[in-house]
Order: sequence, then C-alpha cells, then structure tokens
Amino acid sequence: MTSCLPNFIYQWIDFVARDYSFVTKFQVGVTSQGRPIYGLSIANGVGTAQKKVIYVDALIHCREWITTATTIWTFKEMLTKSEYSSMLDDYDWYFIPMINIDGYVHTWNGNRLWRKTLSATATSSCTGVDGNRNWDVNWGGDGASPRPCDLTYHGPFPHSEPEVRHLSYFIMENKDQIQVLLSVHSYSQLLLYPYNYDLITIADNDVQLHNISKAVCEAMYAVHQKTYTYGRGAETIYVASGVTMDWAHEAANIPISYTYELRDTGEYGFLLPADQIIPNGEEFLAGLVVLVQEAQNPVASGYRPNEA
Ligand code: 0X9
Ligand code: ZN
Ligand code: ZN
Repeated sequence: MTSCLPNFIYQWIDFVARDYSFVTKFQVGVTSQGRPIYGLSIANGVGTAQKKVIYVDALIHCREWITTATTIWTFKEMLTKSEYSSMLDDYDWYFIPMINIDGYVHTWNGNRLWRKTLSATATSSCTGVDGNRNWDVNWGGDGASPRPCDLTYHGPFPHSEPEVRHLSYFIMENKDQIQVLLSVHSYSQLLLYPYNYDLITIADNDVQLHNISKAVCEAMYAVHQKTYTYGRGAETIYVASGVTMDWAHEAANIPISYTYELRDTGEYGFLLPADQIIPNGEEFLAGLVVLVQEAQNPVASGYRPNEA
C-alpha cells in the first residue's frame, strides 16, 4: 500500500525512540490535513547538563525524497556506531525527518513532482504554498511569488502553513540551545548559508559560515568525489525570500544556519535512485562529523567582501 508510506517513517521514529533510552520522540505540530509532524531528540547525558543543540530537518519540499532517506540513514549510523559517539557527547540533537507529510503522500498517490504543501487557497483553485517561501523573513520579497498557482507561492501571509508555523514555534522555544540549524533539500549538491533574500545582506558570522562550509564540502568530496559547492544562497544560486535558514538566522538568532542541497546535479534530479541513498548518506555524515568539530571552534570575526 503505497498510500501508507509515511507510516514507515512514523514506525521508524517509534522504533528508534523505543530502542534508545536517550532518544525521545516529540510532536512538533500537525500538517494542514492533520498528520502529526514528529521529531526525535537525542540527548545522551554525557558531559555538560545543558548542551548546545544541532537541529536537522528534511522534506519541507515533498518531492525531495532523498532528504528523508539520507538523514534517517545518517542518524541510524550516529546512533549505532561507536565511532560517532563523540557527536552525541558534544551536542544534543533535534531531528525532524519529514515535514511536508501531506505533500509526501501526494507524491506517492498523485504527482511525484509535487513541491508545495497541500493547504487550500481561499482566492484560487490552486493548492498549496511553498514552505520555503513562507517564513517570516523578508516575506513576499524577491524570489517568491504572489501567485497561488506558482511553484514558489509564498502563501497568503507569513507562517500561514501549519507546518511552518509549528516549526517556527518549536525553533523559537529552543532558540537559546540551538547553535546549528540544517534544513535539508535536494538537488544540486550545494551547501548554502544566509542570506538568501537579497545580494547585499551578509550574516554577522559570514566568515565562520564560509569556513565551516568549506571544510564540510571538502569532507563530503573525499568520500565519493562528489563536488558540493558552498556559499551565500543568494549569490550561489538565486535570490529567495522567506526561506528557513534566513529566518533561523535573523529571527531566531541561530548563528550557524545552512541549507543543504543533496545529490545529484540533474542526471536523475528528484528521482534519485535508491542505490544512491547510502552513498549520499556517507557524504552527508562525513560532512556532519567535520561540522560538529568546526562549530566548536572559536568564531572568526570579520566579513568577506560580497562576491556577487
Ligand atoms: O528554492 C529553494 O527553496 C531551495 N532549492 S530547492 O530546489 N530545494 O527548492 C533553495 C533555497 C536556498 N536559497 C536560495 N535559493 N537562495
Ligand atoms: Zn527544496
Ligand atoms: Zn560508499
């Protein structure tokens, strides 16, 4: 029954929470159609009482199936292999592997290339909002569409989508602990950091974001020689307003905020074959190992000139 597919992810979340005493399932909220959005927190209790948190989310764009598969595989590796135990000692983790669940069901039952949410639009017969244009950061600005039938429709108002609204509450409630936010997308093999909503706004820790992403992309390359390009989102690909990572950085003050674009560079695109899940996971995990180390380094100050 392909229509049950999100249930496999729900089950996996339940199994992990059941099997590991230091892993806890939590509910972030619900989708437009009432499906629960769950996360897993990993807090192994080793080290300082109140650790900083690394937050990872996936599948805000439901056609980007590799994002859920890769992040789930990565967390399984982190939980089961002792070589990664220091990652759990150094940080607590929040992991939300499946955000746009309504849309995900639709990609199995109707339209494999659906991107948006499935909320009804009052003023149009078109359905859904781009969850990665709906955040309340330069909402409605460049690189977001006011037209409900467009792929990048920003929605009727900021955080109109329950998925985004509930995630925003969750992140705000935990903003003082979250040092790193990773929002995982596909495809194009990129590692992007703020800002995205214009070409002139630069993060206060731009040098840190640059240095970390350089090291992460080198580590990712070393695994299977896949090149990941890094940089500020607006100049590296295109200007986009209302995206998760800009909101996280500007509104929630989360210093290290990234969006990944996983494999590939267009050969299969969103239809990436399943035999690339593990190789992509191996890259992602190798990068994450380096990110965990780099994020604990003292912050370099200063700005690089805008390269755009
Ligand atoms: O356009 C998006 O939302 C992201 N790409 S995707 O193909 N997964 O839809 C990228 C957002 C990151 N930032 C910029 N576009 N600047
Ligand atoms: Zn995406
Ligand atoms: Zn491999």
